[in-house]
Amino acid sequence: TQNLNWWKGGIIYQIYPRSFMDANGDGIGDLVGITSKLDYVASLGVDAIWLSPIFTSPMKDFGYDVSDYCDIDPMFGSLSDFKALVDRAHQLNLKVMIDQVISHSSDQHPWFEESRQDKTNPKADWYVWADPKPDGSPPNNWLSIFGGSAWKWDSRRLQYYLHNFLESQPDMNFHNPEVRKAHLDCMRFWLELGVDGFRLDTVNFYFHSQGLEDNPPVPAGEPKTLGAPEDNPYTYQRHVYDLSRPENLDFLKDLRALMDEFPGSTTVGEIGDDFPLKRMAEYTSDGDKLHMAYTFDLLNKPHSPDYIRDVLENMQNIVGDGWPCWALSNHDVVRSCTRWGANEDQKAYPLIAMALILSLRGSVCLYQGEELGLPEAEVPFERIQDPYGIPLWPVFKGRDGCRTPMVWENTNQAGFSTVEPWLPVEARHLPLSVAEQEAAPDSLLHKVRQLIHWRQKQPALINGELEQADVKNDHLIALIREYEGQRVLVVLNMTGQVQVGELSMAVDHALEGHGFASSLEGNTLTLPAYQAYYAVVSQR
Ligand code: TEU
Ligand code: CA
Repeated sequence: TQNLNWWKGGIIYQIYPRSFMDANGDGIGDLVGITSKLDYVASLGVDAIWLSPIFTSPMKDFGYDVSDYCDIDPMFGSLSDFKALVDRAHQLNLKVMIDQVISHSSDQHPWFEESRQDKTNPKADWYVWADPKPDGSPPNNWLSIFGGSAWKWDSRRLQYYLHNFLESQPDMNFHNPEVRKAHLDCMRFWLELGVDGFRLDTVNFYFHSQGLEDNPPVPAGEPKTLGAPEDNPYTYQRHVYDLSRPENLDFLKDLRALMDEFPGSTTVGEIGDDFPLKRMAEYTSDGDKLHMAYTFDLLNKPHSPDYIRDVLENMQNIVGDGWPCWALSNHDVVRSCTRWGANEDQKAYPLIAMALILSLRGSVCLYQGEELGLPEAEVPFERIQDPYGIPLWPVFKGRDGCRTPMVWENTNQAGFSTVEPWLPVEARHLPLSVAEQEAAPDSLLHKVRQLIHWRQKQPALINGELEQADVKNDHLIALIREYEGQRVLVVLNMTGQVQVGELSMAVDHALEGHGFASSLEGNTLTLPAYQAYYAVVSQR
C-alpha cells in the first residue's frame, strides 16, 4: 500500500543535474546520466530525489532562469528521457521532485520578450514594470540579492523592470491572475507526467507591494535576513514590501488545491526571509498551503549545542504544527564539511550532524556528495562559472565550490564524464569517490547508508513530536521523539570530547543498529566523541 504521507519525515536526495553524471560525453551532466545512477541513490535508503532545474534555459543562472516551463533543456535531454527517469525512479520506490522557479523567468522567455515590447501588449502586465522617478532613477530602493538595484532600465519599453536576482531573471507579476494560472497549468503538466512534487524556489518572492514603497533599513540589534551573505547590502534591508506579501497565502491555497488532485504529491518551499520561521508557520500550517518549508537554520554556521537548542526552541514556539525540511548542504552554500572547519574529523562530524537532522521533527534534504563527506572544491578564478561569484571574487567566491562533479571513481574525470567537465573535478575529492568508499567497509558512505536504513524503520524519528530533554550536560543534545505512545530518547554528542550525561527517565531498551557506540551504567550515559545514543524510554 502507498503511504500518501511519505514526505512527512521523508528523506530527499538533492541532485544538481549539471554535475551528477554525464552520459553523452559533453562534460555536462544529463538525465540519462542521472537515470543510470538511480540504483545508487536508492541504495542509500532515501525516499525521493529533488532535481535542480532541468527546464529549457539560457543557463545564465544554471537553470534557475527558465525560458520554457514545460520542456527539458536539450543539454539535459528530452521529455522522453525525463519520463524514463521518472519510471525508473518509481520502480526503485523513489519519488521525483522537480524545482519550480516561477517567481522569475528568464529574460529570454517568450512571455518576457512579448512583455517588454510596449505598454499595451497582451503580456504587458505579466512582469513588474514601473516608471522612473522624475530624475530618472529607479522607482524605489529595492535591492537584488546578487548585487545592486533590483530595477533594470529597459530602453525599448522606457520603464524599469524588477529583478530580485540577475538582470536576466525578471520578476513575474503574480498580481496578474493570468500569470498565476499559467504557472499552475505548467505544474499540472508535470504532475500529469508523473512527478511527485515540487521544490518551490523563492516561494515568498512571488508577490510585491503594488505601492512600490521603499524598504526600511534593519533596525539596530534586530536579526538580519537569513541566507544572504554578511557583506551584501541586501542583508541590511527589511524586506517589507518586496517579498512575503499577504496575497501569497491565497495563491498557495490555489496551488494546494491542485496538489490535492494528485494524492501523495508534495511541495517544499524555499523561504529566504527576514523572519523565516514565522513565514514557515504561515505557509505550512492548517494543511491547506505548502506541505513543508525548507529551513536555512543549519546551513550557515558550525552548530554549537546552544545554537541547536535555540533553533529547536524557536521551531517549536514559532512554527508549531508547521512542517520544516532540514538541510546541512545545498547547491548555494559552501559544502558542510568545509563550513564546519577543515580540522574537524572528516568522517565523524558529518555523520553525527546527519544523525541530528535525521532525528529532528521534519523532513530532510541531503545534497549529492554529502554522503561522501566531500569538502568544498577550490575552483580557480579562470574556471569560475557562477554569475553571483564572478563580480565579487575573491571576497565571495560564488557557488561553484559545491557544484563540481560528483565523484564516482578515483579516475581522471571521476567517472563523471569522458571529457573535461564544465567545472573541474576537485583532486581532493578523488580518494572519497563512491567506488573507493564502497570498497572500504568502514567508510562514511557505508555508515551513512546504515544510519539512513535504520532511521527509516523508526516511526518515532520519522513522525514523532519533539521535546528537548535534560541529561545534565549542556554539551549534549537530548531530545524525546514521541509517536503513538512510543517515546524515543535521542542523545547526541556533537563534540570532539567524551561526554557524560545523567538520564532521568527509565530506559526500556536501547535501540541498536544505527552504528553509534555508547555505554550506559545505571543512569550514567557515556558518549565518546561524535557518538549518539537512542533508546525507548518510559515516562518518569
Ligand atoms: O536561491 C535563493 C537565494 O538566493 C536564497 O538562498 C537567498 O540567499 C535568500 O533568499 C536570501 O534571503 C534560489 C536558488 O537556490 C539559487 O540557486 C538561485 O540562484 C536563486 O534562487 C534564483 O533563482
Ligand atoms: Ca551530457
